[in-house]
Amino acid sequence: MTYLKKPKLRHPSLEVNSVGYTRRDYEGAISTLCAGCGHDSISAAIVQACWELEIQPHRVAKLSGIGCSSKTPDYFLGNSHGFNTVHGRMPSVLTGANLANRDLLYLGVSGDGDSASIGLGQFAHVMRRGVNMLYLVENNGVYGLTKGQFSATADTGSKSKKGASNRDAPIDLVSMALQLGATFVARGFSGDKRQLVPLIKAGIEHRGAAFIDVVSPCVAFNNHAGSTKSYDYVREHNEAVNRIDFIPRRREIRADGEEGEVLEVIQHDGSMLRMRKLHAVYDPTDRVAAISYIQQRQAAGEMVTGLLFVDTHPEDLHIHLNTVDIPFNRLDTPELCPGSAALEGINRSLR
Ligand SMILES: Cc1ncc(C[n+]2csc(CCOP(=O)(O)OP(=O)(O)O)c2C)c(N)n1
Ligand code: SF4
Ligand SMILES: [Mg+2]
Repeated sequence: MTYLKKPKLRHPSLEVNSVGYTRRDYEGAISTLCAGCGHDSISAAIVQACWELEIQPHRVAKLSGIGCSSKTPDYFLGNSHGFNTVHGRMPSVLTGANLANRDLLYLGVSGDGDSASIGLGQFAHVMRRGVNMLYLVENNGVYGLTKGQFSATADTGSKSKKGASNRDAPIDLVSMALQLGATFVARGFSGDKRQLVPLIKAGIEHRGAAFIDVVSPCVAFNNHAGSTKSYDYVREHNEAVNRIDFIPRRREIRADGEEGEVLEVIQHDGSMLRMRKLHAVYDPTDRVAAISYIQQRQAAGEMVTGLLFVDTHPEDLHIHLNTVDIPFNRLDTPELCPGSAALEGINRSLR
């Protein structure tokens, strides 16, 4: 992979957040993706969200698989922990890292090929286990890195750049994540940063399996007439169900805006999701209704974006497994290896 370091020069008047960092401190290496690739806009949204959340970069672990999308963690959060796994295997590596050190914020970045094709089994299990993470798929409907073959999210009948028509049924990762038990599910569009940044902020702060499918056009292989993941197509068929603001618990909570149009959802930790409802009937706390609404709009040829579902009292894998509060790297030898008498006690209890 080409690695171009960004020059460290910065303007002295750049705004600094409460932990002492400018937006530039959340950037990474210079992107080597095609000019106009949706994935670069998503990287910029992640930078903005982390700066606004005042996250210390060393508290983040970013993991990805293989693909243009999976290259992007190189282009943001250059001072965070990073791991590039084998194609489609990011979820199991992220699960292991999370179990070993629960104190980091886990950001899984993947592509539609990486998650819906080769990695579908891994995707399913990381969602149903409730791993505490933000899992973000940069969805362009093709394998961009290997020159534009259809991925498993390509719609039936959509056309490739060379004119071939896709005959297979698509996988909708949002519907799958909902069915599998993810406790935060959203869809965004790389071309709508105003919607995407608050979704990313809320997903990072969510304490459970948070999933965002971001439609991200591939300008090299999937941005032509006949593609259902192009900029033009998404702009014409996008139906936003809500606009959210995410207000962390540590901030003063102010309620403004027109009464009746803003839905406020308080989360378990006291943070607040303020949703400006664009669609009168949409309730993001009802999983079954969310699944049915997405299917209905899909049948009508619309792509629903926004916060589709949130469980305000999520449970994560650590709760399910009753793990210790302290990360493994801070446990010492007697705690990790309590000796043969303790082992004998455990064995006796299981007989
Ligand atoms: C085990 C394995 N099989 C196949 C490949 C070839 N390969 C590399 S990237 C890729 C698809 C990437 O598509 P996606 O995840 O959608 O990322 P994009 O490039 O579109 O962002 C494939 C099939 C590989 N690297 N490893
Ligand atoms: S090939 Fe497509 S996905 Fe890859 S960098 Fe270029 S535009 Fe982006
Ligand atoms: Mg792709």
